[in-house]
Amino acid sequence: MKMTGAQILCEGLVREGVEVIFGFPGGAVLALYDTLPQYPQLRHILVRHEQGAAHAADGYARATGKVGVCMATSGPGATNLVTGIANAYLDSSSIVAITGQVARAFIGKDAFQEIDITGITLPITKHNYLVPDAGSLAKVVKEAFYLSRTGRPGPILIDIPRDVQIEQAEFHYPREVDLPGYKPTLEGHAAQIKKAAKLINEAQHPIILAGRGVIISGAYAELKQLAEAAQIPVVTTLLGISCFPEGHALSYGMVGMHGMAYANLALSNTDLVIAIGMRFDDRVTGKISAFAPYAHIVHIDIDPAEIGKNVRVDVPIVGDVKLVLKALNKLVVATEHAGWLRQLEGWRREHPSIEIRDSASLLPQYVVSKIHEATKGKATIVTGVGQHQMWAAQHYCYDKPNTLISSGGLGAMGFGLPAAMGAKVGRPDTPVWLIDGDGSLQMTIQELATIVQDNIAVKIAILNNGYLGMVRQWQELFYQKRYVATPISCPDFVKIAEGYCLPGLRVTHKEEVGPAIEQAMGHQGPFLIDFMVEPEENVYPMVPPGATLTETIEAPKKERKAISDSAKLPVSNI
Ligand SMILES: Cc1ncc(C[n+]2csc(CCOP(=O)(O)OP(=O)(O)O)c2C)c(N)n1
Ligand SMILES: [Mg+2]
Repeated sequence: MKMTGAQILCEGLVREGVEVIFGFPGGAVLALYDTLPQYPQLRHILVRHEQGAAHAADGYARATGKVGVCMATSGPGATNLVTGIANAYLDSSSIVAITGQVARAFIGKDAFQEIDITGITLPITKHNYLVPDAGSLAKVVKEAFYLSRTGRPGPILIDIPRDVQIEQAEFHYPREVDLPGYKPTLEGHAAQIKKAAKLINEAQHPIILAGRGVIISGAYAELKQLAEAAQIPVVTTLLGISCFPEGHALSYGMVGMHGMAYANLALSNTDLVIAIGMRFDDRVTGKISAFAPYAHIVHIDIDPAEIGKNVRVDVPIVGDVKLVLKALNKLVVATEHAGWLRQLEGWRREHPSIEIRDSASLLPQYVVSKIHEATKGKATIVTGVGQHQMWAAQHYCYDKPNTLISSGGLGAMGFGLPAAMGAKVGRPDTPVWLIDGDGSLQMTIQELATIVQDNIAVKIAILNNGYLGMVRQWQELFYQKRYVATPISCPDFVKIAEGYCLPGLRVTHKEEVGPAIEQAMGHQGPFLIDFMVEPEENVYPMVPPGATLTETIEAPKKERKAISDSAKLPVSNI
C-alpha cells in the first residue's frame, strides 16, 4: 500500500507502541503535523520550547522504560533540542528525536532554517539518520527504536526533509532489524562470571556500587538477592538511587561528592568493589588515583567502552546487568560479613552525614523530608540541578524502584519541569513531585503553560534560596565568598503561577510546610509551592573537587567554616 512519508512515520510510531509525542511545529514539519490527526492513538503534547520536548521525552522514558519521542522543526527547532538530546545521551535515556529538514534540493544551500542537525548531534546521539527518501523511512523508524532501547539505551535522531514527508512510497514495516554491526552482548562471559564469584566468595570487606544500569535492566530482585545472600552493603551513584531500597539494612546510600561520608569511607576501605551498571563518573570516584585503593574491582556493564575507561578493572563482565547477576547469584555462596557491617555501622554513627540540624528557620532539607513524610515515599521525585538536587537525593528515602529522575551526567539546569511533565504523563497514577531550584526553574518555566493546558498534575516545590546556590557554595568554599553572578532575583512565583492559571502558595515558616504539601496533594491538577528557604545553606557532606573520598567536609556542628584557603581549587566544572 502506498503512503506518504509522514504516514509511514506515524504508522511506524504506532507499531513501536508510541502513545505520546512532545513537540512543537514549524514549516519543515507541517506535513507531519497535518498527518497526526489521522492517528488519534498518538497524543501530541505541545511544549513551549523544544528543549522542554526533549527533556519531557527523557523524563517519560525514564519513568516508563519505554522510548520517549520528541519532535521539532528544522533549524532553530532542531537546535533547541540539543541540550535535551545531550542530557539523554549522558544518562543513557532512550529517546527518539524527530526533526524536519529543508527539502532535499535545498540541503547544503544555507536555505531558510537549514541546519546540519545530524552533524551537530553526531557526538551526542547513539545514532542518527538523515532520511534520503520515503522508501527508507519504515526501516529507519524500526531501527531507530530498536537502537534506542536495546544495549546501552540512548537518543536517536531522525531528520526528515520536508519533501520526503510528502513523497509516496510502498509501506512495508520490517519485522526484524538487520544490523550486522550492532549486536549488544547480553549474557556475561561464563569464565568472567566465575572469576567474579570467586572474588566475591573470598572478599572480607566487599561493597556493591550500583548505578542506573540496574534500573534500566530492571535487576532489582537480582541485586537484592546478591546483597542479601552474601551480606554485602550496597551504595549507589546519584542515578543509581532507588535501584535498591534505601530503607534496607544493607543500604548505605549515595557515594561521591555529596554522598554519605560513611559510604565514601566504606568505598575507600573495601577489598572488593562490585560495580554494577555504573561508569565511574568523577563525581563518584573523587581523585581517581586514590579510588578504592585496597580493592579488586569487578565491573559489570552492558557497554564495553565503559570498561577500564576511568579506573583499573580486575574482572570486567560485559552484559545485561539482570542476566549477569542471575548467573552470578548461582555461584555466590551465602556468607556473613558481620565484622565489616559492624564497622560500617560504626562509621554511620560517627558520620551521620544527613542529620538535619535543629533550626527555627526554614531549611531546604526539612522541606524535602516533609515531602517524603507526606507522600509516604510513594512519589516519583524529579529535580533540577544544584543544591536542591542534592538535598532531594539525600533527604527523601527512596524505597521504591526507579523513583528519582534527575540530570546526572550533563547536570542540565532546566531539566526539572519538563522532565517532571514527561514523568507524570508516563505515570498518571503516581504522585510526581518536582523539587526545583529558583534558578533552574527559570530556565524552562514556560512549560508551566504546557502542564496547565494538558492538565499534567505535577506538584512543584521550589527551594527558593535567592541564589544559584551550588555555585555560591563553591564561591563560599573556594573563592573566599566572592559571590559573583550568583545572587539571582526571581519573579513572584506565586503570581507567575496565577498568571499561568495554576494554584500557588508561598511558604516562609517551618510550621507551614506540612499543611502546604497536604494542600498541594489534595488538589487535582498541578500545584506550585514557593519555599523561601535559608539562603546560605550548604550541601554536606562534600568531597572537594580533586580530593579523595576520605577528605569529606562534613556539616560543621556549630558554626560553618570554609575549608582552608590552601584547599585545592576546583578542577572540574559545576
Ligand atoms: C544549563 C546550566 N547552566 C549552568 C549550570 C551550572 N550550575 C550548576 S548548579 C547551578 C545553580 C543552580 O541554581 P538553582 O537552580 O537555584 O539551585 P540551587 O543550587 O540554588 O539549589 C548552576 C548555575 C548548569 N548546571 N546548567
Ligand atoms: Mg537557588
